[in-house]
Amino acid sequence: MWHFLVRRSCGLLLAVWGLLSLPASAAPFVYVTNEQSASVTVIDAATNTLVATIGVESEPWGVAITPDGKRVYVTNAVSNSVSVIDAASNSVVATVPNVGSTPTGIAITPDGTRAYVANHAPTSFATVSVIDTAANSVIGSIGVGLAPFQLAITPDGSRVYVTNGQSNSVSVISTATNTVIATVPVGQDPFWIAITPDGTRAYVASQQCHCVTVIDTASNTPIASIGVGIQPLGVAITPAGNRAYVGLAGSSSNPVYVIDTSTNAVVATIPNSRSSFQMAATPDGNRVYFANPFDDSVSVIDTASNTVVAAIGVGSRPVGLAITPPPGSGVTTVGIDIKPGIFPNRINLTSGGVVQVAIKGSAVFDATQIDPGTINLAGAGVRRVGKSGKYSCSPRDFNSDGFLDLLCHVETDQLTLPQGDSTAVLTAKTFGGQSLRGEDTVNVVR
Ligand SMILES: [Ca+2]
Ligand SMILES: [Ca+2]
Repeated sequence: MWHFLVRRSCGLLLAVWGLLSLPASAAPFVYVTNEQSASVTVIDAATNTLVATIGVESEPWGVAITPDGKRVYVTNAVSNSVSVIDAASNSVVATVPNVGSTPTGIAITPDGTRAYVANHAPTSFATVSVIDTAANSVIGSIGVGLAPFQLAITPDGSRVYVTNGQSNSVSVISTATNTVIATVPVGQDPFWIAITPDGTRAYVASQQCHCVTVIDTASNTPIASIGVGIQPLGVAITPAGNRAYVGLAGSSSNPVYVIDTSTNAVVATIPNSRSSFQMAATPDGNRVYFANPFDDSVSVIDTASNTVVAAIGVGSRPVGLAITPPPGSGVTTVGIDIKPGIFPNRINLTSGGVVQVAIKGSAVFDATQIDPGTINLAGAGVRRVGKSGKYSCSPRDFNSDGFLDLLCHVETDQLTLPQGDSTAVLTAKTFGGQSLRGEDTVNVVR
């Protein structure tokens, strides 16, 4: 595993590094995979102190945290398994066996229901595995390019982007069908990848072209190649989306490159002696953390001054890291009623009409804050009416509980539902960006 990744020796500059104190912030936690010590180190980002070390299986690499911050998923590259850590107790609560061959990168969908895992085997068996996070079992496998390494999921949850280390490409998977819908050529030896918060761009660090390829996710084409230093590996994009941080593995001097995502120009280089594998930004965007496998530490960049302000000793060969999301950033479950007030919810897909759905307001949820343009019911959007294309939604307390509900019409012929009884899932966002999810049963006839 190690040999695939770092093809050049790294002249390691050892330095005595003081642990600087940082001002207290919103206390996110940083989860770091230690490849050689088969463990995960947990850092309190408010104090940059270690709060837990959790034993996992052999050669942990990738790490991803559910959007609600409750579970941490870790790939074990030699054990071919995924460990599931409970973030409240920092203990392993489940292990998913037989995930694939050499699982490395992992990403979790914004609704928290699926984890996608890149299996790095540099053979024709290279795949992406799909894990159902409720059952913690593998429910699918998708063939991609050679030596897939890391993946990133678009904020709307519709696409998974996977770097193929030995095919010099990125596969784009549709999460609706779990099939590859596009393959994008990128620089040689692509490793880490990050997607902007608005979902429009993917940044891919390619080790052997010493470049970062920028992909336009609407057209799935490369639109820029940004030259950086030797062997870029880690990439992090700030929560505001305005900066990409790119770290190097290659030599004793490993400046971190800061890219302005509006111009794709390098706007700063941060002096740094350590290698940087996976990188991640804190939810407030004030810090970027990166893993240094060659001296068993994690470094911290202050993004205001673009300087390395701390280094924290962790386990042996730290490679991956992830930071817990801000509290309340997970998907909010809402009540919905397809065919409001009627049951069962029989839908004739060939009717050519509309289906009404109510999203219920409550004491803690204001249904009038839902953005109608983001509503998706089993693949169908809200009908648009009139010259202005206004969304066919109106607030009304349909169930007379004292809270306004949002009643909308969706296009029946856009529904992707199987015949017979099933569950239809609705996703939406509020104008403030909060993700919503609700479901109701349906009986579909044709
Ligand atoms: Ca109903
Ligand atoms: Ca109501």
